[in-house]
Amino acid sequence: KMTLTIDNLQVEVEPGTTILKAAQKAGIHIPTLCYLEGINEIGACRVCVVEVEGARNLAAACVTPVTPGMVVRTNTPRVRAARRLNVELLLSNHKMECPTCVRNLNCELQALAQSLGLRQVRFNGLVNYQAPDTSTPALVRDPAKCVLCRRCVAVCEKVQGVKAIAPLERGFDTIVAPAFQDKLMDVACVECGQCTLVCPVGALYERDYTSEVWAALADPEKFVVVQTAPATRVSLGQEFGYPPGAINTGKMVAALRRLGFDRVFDTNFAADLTIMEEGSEFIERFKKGERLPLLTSCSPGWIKFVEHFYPEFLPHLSTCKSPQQMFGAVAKTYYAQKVGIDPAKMVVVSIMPCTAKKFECQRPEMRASGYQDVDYVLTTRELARMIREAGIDFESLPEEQYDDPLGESTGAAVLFGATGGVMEAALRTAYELITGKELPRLEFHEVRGLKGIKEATLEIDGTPVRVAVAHGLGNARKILERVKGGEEYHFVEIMCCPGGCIGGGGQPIPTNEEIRAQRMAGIYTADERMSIRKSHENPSIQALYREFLGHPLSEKSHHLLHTHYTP
Ligand code: HC1
Repeated sequence: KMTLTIDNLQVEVEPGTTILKAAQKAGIHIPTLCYLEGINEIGACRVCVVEVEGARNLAAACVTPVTPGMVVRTNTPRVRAARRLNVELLLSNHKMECPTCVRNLNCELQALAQSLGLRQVRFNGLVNYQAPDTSTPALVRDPAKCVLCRRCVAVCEKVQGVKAIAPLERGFDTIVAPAFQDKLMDVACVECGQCTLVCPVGALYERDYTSEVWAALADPEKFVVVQTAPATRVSLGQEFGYPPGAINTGKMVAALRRLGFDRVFDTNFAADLTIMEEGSEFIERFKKGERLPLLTSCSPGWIKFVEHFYPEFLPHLSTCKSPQQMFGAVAKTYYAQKVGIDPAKMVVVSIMPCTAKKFECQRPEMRASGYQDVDYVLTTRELARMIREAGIDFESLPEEQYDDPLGESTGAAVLFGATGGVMEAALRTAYELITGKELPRLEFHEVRGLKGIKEATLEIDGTPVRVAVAHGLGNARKILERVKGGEEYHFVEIMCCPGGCIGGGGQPIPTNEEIRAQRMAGIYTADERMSIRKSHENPSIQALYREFLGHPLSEKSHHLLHTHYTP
């Protein structure tokens, strides 16, 4: 331990601690911009500068380690002037269109300028007016708003192991972009949108489809149905002042009805359906010892990752489409027939915590109904924008129920929203299908929680089943390398984003480790509150098989609900 003084307070910390951390420990706030704990600690923006007694230059608190007896001042005229100047310079070449920017009122640069008391920008720097990159269906990159903090670069490389973007050029010409300034569409970007969560400004954001959805809602010829992903119910409330993890399912349903959707359905219904298909696929492959480990296939950023980086594992992916896509295929066939609606007039909209789902729904594999199965994907953030635009007071909404039958779901389905959830849901069903016995306990704690990689061996009917769960593509890479090195697993769940969908790239900002944990707790509570908690016990799923599909892995199921990804 060592002692230093910050703003006349004695602080005791471990050697190696940065000034920023020491100040945080003492309850002293030092503003930051480029800093992202544990991921981007590079001292680039110099917003966190402080005065260290005896030193000639100001020090960046986020990268300067403390020394014994150090005397630090965080709030002197010199410090405040330097911070103001640094932010003023950032603003001088920033495309300032705050009132119309997607991040208005949720922008770290804007908040900094306010908290530092900036009232003018004296300099008129050159703005990089290169047109935004809108090449992908999921993401937009606008260099004119980039502050070169490199947080996106760090998350893409260190958390996701993808490295789609990097700082290019030097000095004033520096730009964050794919190599050779290619378009995002032309590089190995998986469209996960983790960059949009860490971007402090409006330089990276989701491609917005709200106007297309407004148009569909206003068209009397269209029958517009909506599905809501498992993780959205524990995150949407954050946009309206609820604590992260608050369960707002009923209010979300009510809001969607008021927006004008003809039917409000649940992706969770399709998650139960996925378990029926994927559970059966697992049992079949496990018995035959074929293409093991079975890798889950519901996370589209993960699928794209396998396609780009590990094509040799494509045969291991479950042939099941994701719940989002199963839902679209079932809505435009089974449901359309059941209620006598022309599927050509049906528009399927998804509310997803994910940006990669925007890409997934446009894949050529996803047209089994004879139409594009899912027409538009909106992130949780876009839904919040629509609710605000419509003038709906979210807080005063009543709790409403989903429509039948594609709105009925189980506790197993909601688990999909958190890392380990697909595995737990699948095990609940696989166990009972294999043994014919009731599960002694419903919760599989071994696959819960935010640890990057979780492994367990479970006994099913005396046979050991070795499973693994990873979230974040950096961890996915580690698992695949373990498999290549000879590690034997039977069933592996991978979710692209840290925490699973609760930490998806389309979720409310901020999304951080603490918030992911709160949303995860919300998911487990939502499971506990359901009266039915195993997918195979969902009566509407049973009816779907009885009336339409026949049985899991039937020919019809294969046609509508399964696919193959080829390199
Ligand atoms: Fe997900 Fe899924 S859980 S992928 O994380 O399998 O996005 O929430 O909707 O499709 O069900 C996302 C969430 C979501 C699918 C399901």
